[in-house]
Amino acid sequence: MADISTKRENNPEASDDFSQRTKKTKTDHEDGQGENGEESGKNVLSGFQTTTVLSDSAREKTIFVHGKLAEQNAVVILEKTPISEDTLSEIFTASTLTLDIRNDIYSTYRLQAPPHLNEMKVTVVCPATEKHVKKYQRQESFLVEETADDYQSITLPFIQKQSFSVQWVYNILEKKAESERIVFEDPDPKLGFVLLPDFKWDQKQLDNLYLIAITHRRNIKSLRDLTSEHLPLLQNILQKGKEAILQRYGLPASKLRVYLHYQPSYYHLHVHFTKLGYEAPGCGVERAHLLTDVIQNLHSDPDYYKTRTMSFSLRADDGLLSQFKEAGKL
Ligand code: M7G
Repeated sequence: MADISTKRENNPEASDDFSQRTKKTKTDHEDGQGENGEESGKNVLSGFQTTTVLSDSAREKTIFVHGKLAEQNAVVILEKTPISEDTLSEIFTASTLTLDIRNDIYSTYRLQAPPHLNEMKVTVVCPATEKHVKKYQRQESFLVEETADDYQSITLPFIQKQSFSVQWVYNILEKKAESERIVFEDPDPKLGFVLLPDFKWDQKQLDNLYLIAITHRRNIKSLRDLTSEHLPLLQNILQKGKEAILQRYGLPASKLRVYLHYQPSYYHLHVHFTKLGYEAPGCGVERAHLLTDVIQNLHSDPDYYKTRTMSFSLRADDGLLSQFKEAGKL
């Protein structure tokens, strides 16, 4: 499961590093103080009142719930976390096991693991906007083909009015949030970026490794804005991001999927680094653009992303889809 062996092969110190860091995260929370000084012992979700289940997945073991938290709209995401290899011996020795079925050579059990091995990852968005609620609602999707003109006349005006706030991004760049989670930073204002674990990764195992590189430059909204002028920035992110991940986690570039989303949810340029083989949400061909391909395309044509037609899928209730429909494009 957890690719600890790969880590060791490539960088013998990395696995120790990784477990040290995991331990550190634990101790940060063991003293009763959460990241924002909130007491981790206090259950801020005890007053949460469920309104609806937005979506759930038995396969991914997640549930997205909309409700109220202290009178405010909130979205809560519960996710059962992967089982990591280094907890196996404790799971086998310290759990209680109840037999369900035995038949010939087959048997199934219910296992109750010790509480610390039975955690769930919880993400809370509060106050959540209507757009957050929609983002997490299960929806039918439709493929849109956006020409360069469509981008100027439909998409750009829409994202200028309606996109998610990127305050959380500025908080990271200005070290007002998550500063202790930064894995690597190049502070150069033009070429620099901050690399840190994505919200989606609990950092307990490498199988679902997920980091994001956020550019210090603030005027690049998405892939659509990129031209050959940005090649040094993109190459810098690719090169230094790969090096930092090898150094910290022992994962070589050949084990990474490095890509941009189009459309992204947040219009401040960022690059996704995930472990190859991990089916991260949004890694499908209609949304993910490999950074190496982006670099090559810009080498071949400096205005590639300014001029080409881009395909992507939009959910049924996405306001942008309505705009494309109103313009007779669907
Ligand atoms: P995206 O391509 O704009 O959209 O990626 P997506 O969220 O639909 O994939 C933004 C990425 O930033 C996602 O992978 C999010 O999980 C991640 N992310 C979002 N927020 C609000 C935070 C945050 O506050 N901290 C961190 N570390 N990551 C975040």
